[in-house]
Amino acid sequence: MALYLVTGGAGFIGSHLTEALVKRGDRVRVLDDFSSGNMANLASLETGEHGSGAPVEILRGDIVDPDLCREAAQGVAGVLHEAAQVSVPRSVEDPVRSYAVNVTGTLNLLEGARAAGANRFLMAASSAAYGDSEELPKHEGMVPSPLSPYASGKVAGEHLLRVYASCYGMKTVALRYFNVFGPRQADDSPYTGVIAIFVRMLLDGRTPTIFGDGEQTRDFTFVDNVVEANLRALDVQDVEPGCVINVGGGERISLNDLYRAIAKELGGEPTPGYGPDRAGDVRHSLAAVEKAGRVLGYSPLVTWREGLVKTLAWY
Ligand code: UD2
Repeated sequence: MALYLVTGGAGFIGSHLTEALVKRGDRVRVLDDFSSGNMANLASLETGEHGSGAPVEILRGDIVDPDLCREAAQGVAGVLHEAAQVSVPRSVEDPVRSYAVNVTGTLNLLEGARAAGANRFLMAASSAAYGDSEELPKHEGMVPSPLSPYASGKVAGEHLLRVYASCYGMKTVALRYFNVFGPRQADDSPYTGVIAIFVRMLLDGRTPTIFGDGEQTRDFTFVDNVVEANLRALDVQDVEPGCVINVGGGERISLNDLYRAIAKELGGEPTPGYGPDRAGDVRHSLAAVEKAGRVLGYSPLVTWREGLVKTLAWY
C-alpha cells in the first residue's frame, strides 16, 4: 500500500485514477482547485481533508502555487499529474493562463516531488503534441509540432519531465492521451470534449454544431484505457529517461460518424448544424499504440463504441 498524489483528482480523468488506486489498496492525496473538478466525482470513496488520514485526502488549491505543490508531494511514493487547463480553444484565448497552469504548474509539482524524494512521476501529456503532421498513425518517434498554446505547453511539460529524469534520476512517464471520454466528463462547458457536448445537447433537444466539414478524425479513447495505462506506468520497472508513450484506442472516427453514432444510440437521427473550422484544430489524429504495448504491456481494453454505450448508460 502506497500513498500517491493525484493532481486534478476530483476531475474527470483524475477521479477515475483515484478510484482505481483505492480499489487496488493504495491511498490517494487529491490536489484540486475545483475549477472543473467536483466532489461528486469522488462520491463513491471515503474522503477527508488533508491530514485526516482518510483513504482519499483532499487538498484544495492551485498548482501554480509552488508552496502548495511542495506540501502536496510530502510523503508520497509517486505523482499522477492530471491537473491542467485542458481546452485547446481556451488556450488560444488565454495563452498566459494556459502556460501558467500547464507548464509552471508541472514544474512546481516536479520540484515538490524532488523535495519529497518521490521517484515516480506520471503526466497527462497530449496527442496535441503531434499537430497536423500528415503521417498516421502518430508515433512517439515523430518530431512534435504543436499548433496551440495548449499543445506547446504540454510538450514543454514533457521536456521538464525528461530533464528531471536526466538531472535527478526521477522515473518519469509522459502519457500522451488521445481524446479521452467517458462518465463524469464535464458536459456543462463549451470547453469540454466533443462527445460530452454532443450528448448533453442531444439530450436537451438542442442542435450540436460540427466545426468544419466533420471529416476531421479523432482517436476517441475511453477513460478505462487511460486508467489501465497509468496503473501500468506506475509499476513498470524499466523506463528510459524522458519516456513518452501514446495512450489511445488505436482507431479513428470522423466527427460526422461520431455524431451519427451518438444520435442513433439516443434513438434519433437529428441533423447537426455546421460551423466554421475551429482555430488550433488538428485535422486527423490516430495513436500508434505499439510502444504502449512494448513498454507497458498495454492494449486498449474498451473500443470507442463500447465506451460510448457505457458513457450513455451513465447519464
Ligand atoms: C482534445 C482534448 C485536449 C487534447 C487533445 C488531443 C478536451 C476538451 N480536449 O482536444 O485536451 O488532449 O484532444 O488531441 O478533451 N468539435 C465540434 N463541435 C463542438 C466541439 C468540438 O465539431 O461542439 C470538434 C472540434 O472542432 C474538433 C473535435 O470536435 O475537431 C474534437 O474537439 P475536442 O475539443 O473534443 O478535442 P480536441 O481534439 O480539440
